[in-house]
Amino acid sequence: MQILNTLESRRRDGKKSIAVLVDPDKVESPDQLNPLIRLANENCVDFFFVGGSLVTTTNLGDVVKHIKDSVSIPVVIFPGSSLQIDPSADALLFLSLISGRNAELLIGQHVIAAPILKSNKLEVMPTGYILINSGRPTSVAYISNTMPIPEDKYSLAACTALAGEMLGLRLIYLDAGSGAENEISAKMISSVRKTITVPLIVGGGIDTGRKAIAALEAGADVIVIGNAIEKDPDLLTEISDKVYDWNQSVAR
Ligand code: 1GP
Repeated sequence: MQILNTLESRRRDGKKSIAVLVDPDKVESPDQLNPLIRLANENCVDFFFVGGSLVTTTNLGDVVKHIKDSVSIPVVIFPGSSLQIDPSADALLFLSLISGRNAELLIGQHVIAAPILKSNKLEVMPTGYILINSGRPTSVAYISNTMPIPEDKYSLAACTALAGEMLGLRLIYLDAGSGAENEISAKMISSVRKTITVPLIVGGGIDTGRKAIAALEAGADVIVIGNAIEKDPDLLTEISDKVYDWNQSVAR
């Protein structure tokens, strides 16, 4: 329960975290990740998330192993399906897609994954995964065959998150989808934040320092950044500096 405990205690202390998302499909050879791994290590990146809604290559294991061999930043699998389990990672977001009504992604894949997870040491983190509409259709909405919650239906998202928490889920992940046209609004994040007590992860379309800070101020405990860093690695330093300052200010 190490990572979950860390997230819960950081939440209690008002501290924020950064997760960098690596999509194994975009990695031709693990060495290609070295600059990103170096950058993450120099900055205060708390987690690597590895996964994608459609992983068409067999890179996942190599990517996890390469990151684990290079740095001590924990690697968390962010799986698109029960095929994306790798025992060399530290933890796995055990996602239930609670904004959708696709039984396979609410409980079906979990039944298949459960005995595999039981037999290895991955920390299993029960997570309510909520997709929010973000403009044009995203891969995750298409692949999951679910309809994201409309971006202005704040109470729908808040009640979904609350139901997830009442069901015992330990984290809530609000996602606009990878490369989202529009990030999740501050109003949406704060509506969910006010309703739940568990740590809140927010991602999708965060591609500027301003958007990252807006998400944190609205109540995100962890921000996930993928696409934007691939395009502009300096962005990670900018966001990391801001998160560092934030965490210093709450530590006083
Ligand atoms: C997607 O939340 C993640 O599931 C990150 O999205 O790649 O748009 O940063 P981006």
